[in-house]
Amino acid sequence: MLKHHRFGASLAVAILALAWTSTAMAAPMIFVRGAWMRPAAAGASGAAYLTITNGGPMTDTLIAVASPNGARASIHESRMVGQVMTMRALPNLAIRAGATARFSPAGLHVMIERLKRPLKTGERLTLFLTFASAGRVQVTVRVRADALADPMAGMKM
Ligand SMILES: [Cu+2]
Repeated sequence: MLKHHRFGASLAVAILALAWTSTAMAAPMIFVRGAWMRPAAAGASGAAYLTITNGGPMTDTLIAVASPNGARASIHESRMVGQVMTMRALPNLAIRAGATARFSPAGLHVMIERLKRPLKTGERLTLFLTFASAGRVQVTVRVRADALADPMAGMKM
């Protein structure tokens, strides 16, 4: 009986410790804002742009991206090679403590392939960003026409 009691007590301590840890980890250290993308047709690919700030004390790494609105999503980087704009997939993206990663046209973007429905101006799309430490962050991406797609528009704090 005493043995059973002890086990119960240590289990309670373990659960408490776990709860404390997950609370600490759930603290909002990753801030995402200004997520937008251009209108696109169903079946096409779209590039989502956003700004990620790591407010935590340690580097965190974006390890996966996903969208229920597309068949596949990946972290892409556009760059000029000579006169040609090319894109390459990045396996992950490390963001240092206090640093901000800006995803914008002609740079980093989240490529969403084979969109399941057309995206019209004013609509919203869901994106999941998974970080090594912060875990999964849900982001709402607003669809904007090119003319309104000023990268600075989403910068207000
Ligand atoms: Cu791309």
